[in-house]
Amino acid sequence: MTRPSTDRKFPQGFYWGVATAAYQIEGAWNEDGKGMSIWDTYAHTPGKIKNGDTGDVAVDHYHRYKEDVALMKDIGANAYRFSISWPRIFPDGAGAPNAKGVDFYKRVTDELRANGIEPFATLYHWDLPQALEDKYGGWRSKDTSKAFADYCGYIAQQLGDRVKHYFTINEFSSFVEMGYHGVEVDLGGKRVRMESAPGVDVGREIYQVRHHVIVAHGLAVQAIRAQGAKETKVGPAEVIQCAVPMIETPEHIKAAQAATRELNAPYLTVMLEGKYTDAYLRQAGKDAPKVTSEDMRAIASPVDLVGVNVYKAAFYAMASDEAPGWFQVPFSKSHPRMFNRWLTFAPEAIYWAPKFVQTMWGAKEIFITENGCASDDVVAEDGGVYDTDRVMLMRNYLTQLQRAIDDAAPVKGYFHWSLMDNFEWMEGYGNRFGLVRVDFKTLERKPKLSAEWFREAARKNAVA
Ligand code: GBH
Repeated sequence: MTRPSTDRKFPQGFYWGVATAAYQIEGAWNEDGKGMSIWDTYAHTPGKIKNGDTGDVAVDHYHRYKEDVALMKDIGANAYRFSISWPRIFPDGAGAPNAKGVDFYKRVTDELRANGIEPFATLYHWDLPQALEDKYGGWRSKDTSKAFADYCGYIAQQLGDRVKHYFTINEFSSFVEMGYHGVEVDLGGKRVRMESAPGVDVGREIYQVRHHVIVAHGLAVQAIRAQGAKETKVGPAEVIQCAVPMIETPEHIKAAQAATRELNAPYLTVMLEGKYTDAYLRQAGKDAPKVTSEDMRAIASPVDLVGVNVYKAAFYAMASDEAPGWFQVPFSKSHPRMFNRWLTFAPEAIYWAPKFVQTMWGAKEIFITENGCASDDVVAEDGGVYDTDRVMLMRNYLTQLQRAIDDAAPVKGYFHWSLMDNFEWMEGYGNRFGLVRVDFKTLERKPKLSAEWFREAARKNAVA
């Protein structure tokens, strides 16, 4: 059988987007009434970030947003996923809003619309108001979840005429596990401990912290529905832990799907099923989260869309006769990894992630909210940045994504992480993820080869 077309087309109206996050790009950390966030505090703490870097200036997007919107347009994006800084809107986390903060996002979204770029707002990309960390112990308290919902409702009301798509929280698992526990990461040959703001270890209380964050998501969905415009769409944006079937037979696929369901038990699975899995509760034992029926109702709030960040496979899976029913295939030592060593190259993950989200949870609209990689991004003698590795990654992942869409997965858009090089959390300015290079001294922006590739794919609405 030959395919009807060799043109690997995306559906009409597909969103070709780029993504960023407030703390990583904005800078202006203490301007126009913004409050402190836990990331301001953390980055200002000696020894926490590589080279002592901070997001004080970042790439100065706060003052250069017009230039950045022009860049998006130039590289052919028709959608932009950005995050709103909670402490810009509520400097104390709650209470009186800061009009100048809201104004900034009104200006950004006006500029986007004027250039034909659809804004997608993430309400939390890790920059918790420091005031809530001080007052409640941050996500250790459900009071933070309630404050989050109030802030989200306020945003939906203020930006309702401009923003139709919201993601509540970015990568639940990343900031909870790294911020409140610390995680061991395999960098291919060496294992390192990764920690992030606020940098505390709550031990077994982690089950309760995770719970507060998904309650926050649920309360936010309710608040946005109550206060946003009628056509507003909302959902989570999680870095899905996807087990990829090593061999595509029904039994291995089934095993990989079951593994994916358990891997995401604390976040996506409970949000989309409205119930913790039995295995998860067993594992938690006496530390299982204290849950009210009201919590559960909030967590299970129906969502309009599901955002998944897909960088890598959690692991390759095969069916097994032994419990839990799947075998975790170890990555070979020579398995290719990108410049950011945690990224094991696995383009099939972006095929299976949306497939599983659709088949397990019946999602009607799925977005790839992040995908990308770091590259050494050396500037060549002629001034160009020839990031062939990033082009290779995009080409392969997008080919697999197109395959998922051909197989009827309802994927509506793809956001490349990231529009431009920026503050890469604990790595400081060391890892560059942009389609656009930023000279961190002069803050000058210049599209890389990958930007050219992206532009062409977006123009043709197709890969290959
Ligand atoms: C995303 O996190 C973030 O949303 C974004 O802000 C960031 O700049 C970007 O990606 C690039 O890093 O499971 O072995 O990988 C990336 C996903 C998840 C990567 C946690 C590091 C550590 C453990 N992160 N992961 S591992």
